[in-house]
Amino acid sequence: MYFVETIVALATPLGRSGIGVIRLSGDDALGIVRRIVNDAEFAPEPRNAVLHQLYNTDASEVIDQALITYFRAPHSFTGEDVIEISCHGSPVLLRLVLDECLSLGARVAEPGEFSLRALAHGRMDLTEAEAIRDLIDAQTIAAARQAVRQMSGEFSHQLQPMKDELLDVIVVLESALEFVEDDLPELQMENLGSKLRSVVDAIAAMTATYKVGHLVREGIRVAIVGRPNVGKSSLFNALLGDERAIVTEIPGTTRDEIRERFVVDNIPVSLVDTAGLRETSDTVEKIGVERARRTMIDADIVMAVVDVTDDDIDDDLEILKSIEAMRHVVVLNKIDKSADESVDAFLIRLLDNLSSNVRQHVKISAKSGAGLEVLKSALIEPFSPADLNLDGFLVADARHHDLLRRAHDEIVNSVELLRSGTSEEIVLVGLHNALRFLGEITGEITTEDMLTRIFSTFCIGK
Ligand SMILES: Nc1nc2c(ncn2[C@@H]2O[C@H](COP(=O)(O)OP(=O)(O)O)[C@@H](O)[C@H]2O)c(=O)[nH]1
Ligand SMILES: [Mg+2]
Repeated sequence: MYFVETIVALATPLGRSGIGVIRLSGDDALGIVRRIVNDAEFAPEPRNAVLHQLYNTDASEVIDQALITYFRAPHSFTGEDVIEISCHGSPVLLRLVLDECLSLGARVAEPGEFSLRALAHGRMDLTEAEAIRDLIDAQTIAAARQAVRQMSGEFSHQLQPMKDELLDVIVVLESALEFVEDDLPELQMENLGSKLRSVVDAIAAMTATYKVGHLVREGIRVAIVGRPNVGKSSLFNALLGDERAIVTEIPGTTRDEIRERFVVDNIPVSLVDTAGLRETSDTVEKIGVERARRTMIDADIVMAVVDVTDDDIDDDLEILKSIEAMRHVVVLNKIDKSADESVDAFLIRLLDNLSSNVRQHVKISAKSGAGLEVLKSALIEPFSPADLNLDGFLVADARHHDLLRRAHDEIVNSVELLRSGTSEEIVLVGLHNALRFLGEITGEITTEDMLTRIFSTFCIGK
């Protein structure tokens, strides 16, 4: 694959910093940089950083002194000529250098275009390219660790034996179709069946890691709801360990939603503080209440906060009834203000008025911090299986999961057809599909190497 255009992009975030890196990839990268350093003979040794002055367009002025690193094709990230210019991290300066690259013929890179070129030049497979994206997006160390494993090709390595097995079976069935007059012998059929079943098991085991993998990558969405003044914003702040939301004794203080992230046991949690749920004539608050209801529906789990020092529980009950069907935790707040017996009495009264669907509850004080650790565990508990193991390889991407699942279903179906004596032709359709799905995960084209494999088992002259 050949890309005509040379692309350029800022490789570091736009903002003031020690250095800012501009990256170019393509045939003209060196030519463009020669103009910028005002030296037509500039020939930096590949993979060695050299300090050089950068000039403005008409070379009348030095604009920066930068470290330039040249990666000659094909030994670069993209497989093309790549040059990285490490400038001083001034947004104004970086803009200037970027503009100069553009005026000298480079084009601004599309999102992910460097990786796309790397993929097209065979520098990495699709899962590895996706892993780079995941590593950059990782919200926790655990997620980063998983991405690094995938980046070094672990996914492809795990898939390869399954694909080989599958291909073996396909080869036998295809040959039977071509050459064997009668049906395959019973024993060979059984052998093929058991081979396929072992592939099914391996795919199923891999697919099963998605629950945890997805959790580690995406985290869970938690909404804090309740009537005004029960301490939702106080709880929000206490969980974050930061005075992020405004807390006052005035009901209706929180009107708009506030979202922040934190991490519990390596699982990212996206926490939303909402406006207190109540009937209101205030226009702004009304919108807030509407948003709160929507957020509640979208959440993976709802924290319904109640104030144990307030005996009027009618509104609480109404809210609790509305979340019965959702995954939830009832948070009994302000226990610092109440004797243990009164808290228990409050809880009994509350539960007496609710169906048995509302059970999970935690007693806390957003003020003193009591019970917060228990609450954190309760939040992630429904999502993380007892055998939460972050050490193994985890499937984290919905695309991968979907393709694995489809490959799995195709093979299961083929096994069934094989067993019932359906013709090879029909059995093969599903197996080819499965192989294609597995191949789609790594982005390779399977048909060609499949054909090579099949024909290599043919006799010479056939
Ligand atoms: N004693 C005590 N007061 C609390 C606690 N949590 C919140 N409050 C107080 O309750 C009032 C309402 O709190 P806020 O977090 O704004 O409630 P929200 O309307 O539900 O967001 C404030 O005066 C808080 O200081 C707690 O655990 N103990
Ligand atoms: Mg609030």
